Amino acid sequence: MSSRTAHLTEPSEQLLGRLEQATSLCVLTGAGISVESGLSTFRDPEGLWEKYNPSDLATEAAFRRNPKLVQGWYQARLEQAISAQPNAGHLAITELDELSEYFLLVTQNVDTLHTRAGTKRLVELHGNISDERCVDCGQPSDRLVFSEEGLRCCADCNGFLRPGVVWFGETLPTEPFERASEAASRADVFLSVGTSSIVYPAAGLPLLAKQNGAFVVEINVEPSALSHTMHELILGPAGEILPLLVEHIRSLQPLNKLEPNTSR
Ligand code: BV8
Ligand code: ZN
Repeated sequence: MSSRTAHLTEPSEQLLGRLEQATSLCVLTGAGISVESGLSTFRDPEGLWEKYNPSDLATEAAFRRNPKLVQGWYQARLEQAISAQPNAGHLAITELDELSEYFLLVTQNVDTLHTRAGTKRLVELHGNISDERCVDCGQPSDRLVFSEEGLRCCADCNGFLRPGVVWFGETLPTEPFERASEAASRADVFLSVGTSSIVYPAAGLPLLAKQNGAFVVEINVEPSALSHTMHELILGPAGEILPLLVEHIRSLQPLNKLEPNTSR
């Protein structure tokens, strides 16, 4: 199969042709799309996990074992996410959303940058870091109280607050994953952008799309665990490659579609 995966540095004529014909587009993103916004990924040398072992942070057991470490890590990531800005890759996906008849962005990211970039049709498979809820009674936090050790606690039952993300070993929210699976199954073109394709069941979506006839393309700065299953791997930063796709689709817009210039 790997011999059939074309390794390219820019979108192929075949992909551009498929995009011209496509009525249904599904995009999967991972931490890589937020790198150009200054956020670190999970597995790159300076990645989020490098300082810690994932099981020490992103599981409920780890949280119960060391709530101060896990709460502090998420607070640090939330501050980074809030001070980051959506980049050209996020904004290009918003344009693909506006230009497509059927579209769904499926993100694994919890940094809320896609929402802030204005993408409307999206699902956050792994939740988002700005939501917080009580680990004991499940209430979202509307009023913050702190324990003596400075831990963020639930005002109702004094339980510790956890981030509204999906941890390893936790099941994904049903509705977002159902929407993601449906969009992948009906996609004419499926783009997998900035993900190492290691974490399931999200990593199963490109294969589901391919099995249902989609043209599947990976955009990454290096091959991922699933590059060999893709029709094409475009090696390059998402913030450079995605705008090329938008530019091509926009060049096809019938001129009479352009808004009459009323300023003259
Ligand atoms: C579950 C939120 C039922 C928290 C995250 C088979 C089926 C189902 C489950 C499993 C299975 N096999 C194993 C499992 C268990 C587990 C799993 O997949 N483990 C892995 C490690 C093998 N899955 C689960 O536990 C899931 N739960 O399925 O429930 C169940 C329950 C128990 C047992 C079985 C089943 C829940 C998974 C969700 C975990 N939560 N995040 C948080 O953020 O803190 S995962 C986290 O890592 C991300 O959300 C993301 O999903 C994942 C992978 O990270 P990436 O986004 O890909 O980032 P990474 O750094 O790895 O890669 C970045 C890429 O970007 C690189 O390729 C790099 O080259 C590229 N890049 C860099 N710069 C750029 C770029 N690309 C483009 N442009 C650039 N500029
Ligand atoms: Zn509570």
